[in-house]
Amino acid sequence: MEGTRHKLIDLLFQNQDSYISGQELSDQLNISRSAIWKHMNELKKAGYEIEAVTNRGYRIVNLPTVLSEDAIRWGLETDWLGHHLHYYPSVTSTQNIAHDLARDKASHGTVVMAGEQTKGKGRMKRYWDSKQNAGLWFSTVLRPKSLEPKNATQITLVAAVALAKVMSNYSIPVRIKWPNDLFIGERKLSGILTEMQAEQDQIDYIILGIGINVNHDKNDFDQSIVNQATSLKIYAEEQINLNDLFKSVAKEFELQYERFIEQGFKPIKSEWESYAYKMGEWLKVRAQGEWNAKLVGIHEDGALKVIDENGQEHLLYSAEILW
Ligand code: BT5
Repeated sequence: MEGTRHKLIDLLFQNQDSYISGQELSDQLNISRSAIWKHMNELKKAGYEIEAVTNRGYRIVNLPTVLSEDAIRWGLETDWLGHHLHYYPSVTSTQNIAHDLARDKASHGTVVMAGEQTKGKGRMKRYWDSKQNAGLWFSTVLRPKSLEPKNATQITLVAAVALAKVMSNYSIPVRIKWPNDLFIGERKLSGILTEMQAEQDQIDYIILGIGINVNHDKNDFDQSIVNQATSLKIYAEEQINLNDLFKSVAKEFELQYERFIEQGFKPIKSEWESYAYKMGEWLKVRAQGEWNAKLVGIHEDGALKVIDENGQEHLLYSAEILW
């Protein structure tokens, strides 16, 4: 059933500029005309807008705005990312499921996506607010063969650059706050969580978790973060199609990831710096105590480069930027 539906969507997609007749669909899928008709009704219920014209056939006019496995597959322009995709309406955390799949040998690029997360995870056991159908909450299994475990945290910065580029294409002025946050102004739009499984000097897999607040209104956020979070809709004052946004993010991340694997961190570093939050400004950091620091860049290995009030340079590998 599911396989037939995927094939049907693929056929409609290949013929999106014309029409494909019921007879042709029936021949290609090896099912009856009435079965085609039933599938079409199911697609319409799932939010597809399908035009049916007598003597010409069927054509997809619009995709669903809510997430679904089919709607994500349709038109995904990646070579490997998301080709294995698991969508769940509600999960505890996509990270947990992705870890289970990775332990079970899931391939590089496998994506776990959720409509909502009931126990979304931030770093250091913090929580991630993941309201139903309001954002993109997904985790990707990565198996970078040539990357040393000590450089795995660079993947967070690669993902941040990819997200910043996608947002810029949507005319959203984002800044990256080291190491893993995307901000619009003083409010957090998106967070990235990178978890690694490694043995000695070999990475087994990385689970890259990305959360983006998309169609939230202000009141949709948990009280605890309502004054520090924002969404694309709050900024742009319009609803964004989650399926389309995922496809843009997937394509851009794949591109940046390939570049990183082929060319190393250097090209990512300068792009990251061009998006950096409060670059050249004094701010407070928490790294073995709290102190004032001026943000001057990131190091070749991804560490945050700051100078203290005595003019001395520090490389911070584990720190929080406060205000
Ligand atoms: C992060 O942690 O920013 C990483 C978030 C990663 C979420 C993705 S969603 C898919 C995958 N599955 C998961 O379970 N997680 C990943 P951190 O830097 O520790 O920030 C967490 C802090 O951000 C919290 O303590 C809150 O203050 C704030 N916060 C929580 N939810 C938020 C939201 N939706 N928008 C903005 N800020 C939020």
